[in-house]
Amino acid sequence: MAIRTVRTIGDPVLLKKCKEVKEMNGRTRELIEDMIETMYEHDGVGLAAPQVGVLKRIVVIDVGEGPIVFINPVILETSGSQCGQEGCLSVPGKAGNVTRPNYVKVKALNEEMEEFELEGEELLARAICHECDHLDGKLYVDMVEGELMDVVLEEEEA
Ligand code: GNR
Ligand code: NI
Repeated sequence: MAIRTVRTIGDPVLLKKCKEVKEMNGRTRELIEDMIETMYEHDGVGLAAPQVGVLKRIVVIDVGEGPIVFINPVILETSGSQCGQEGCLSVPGKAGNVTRPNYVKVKALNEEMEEFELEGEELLARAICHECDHLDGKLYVDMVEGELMDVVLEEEEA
């Protein structure tokens, strides 16, 4: 396992559409493990493959209940709405308010390439939308209502 470099805004890889994963192999398995480790290293609630420079439709999310891997995720249903603060590891030191659905139903493949469906509300719904947007080259900064704010980052622990 390894921590990978998170690409930041200005890097053209963040604006590209990612390709579907057709088969699981050692390389992709390693990518997923590294994405999970990289997400935890940066205290993120999610990470999408393009953020580590790989244009594949793979997302990892952990909103506090363990990591979930989504390969080729497709949002099937949304309802309601929530407006709240969002940040992105690819836009360090910034945050802004974004309106998202409050409920999302998503289908995806797991690491065994088996299809599953998952329903999420609140932060999980928000994270699913945020990560799926990454796979289509979209960043939350283009959806911010009001100003993109500066956030003072806490001193990192040694
Ligand atoms: O760590 C993250 N926090 C977050 C907060 C609100 C909505 C979405 C997110 S995802 C973000 C990590 C990230 O950049 N994922 O792409
Ligand atoms: Ni992000």
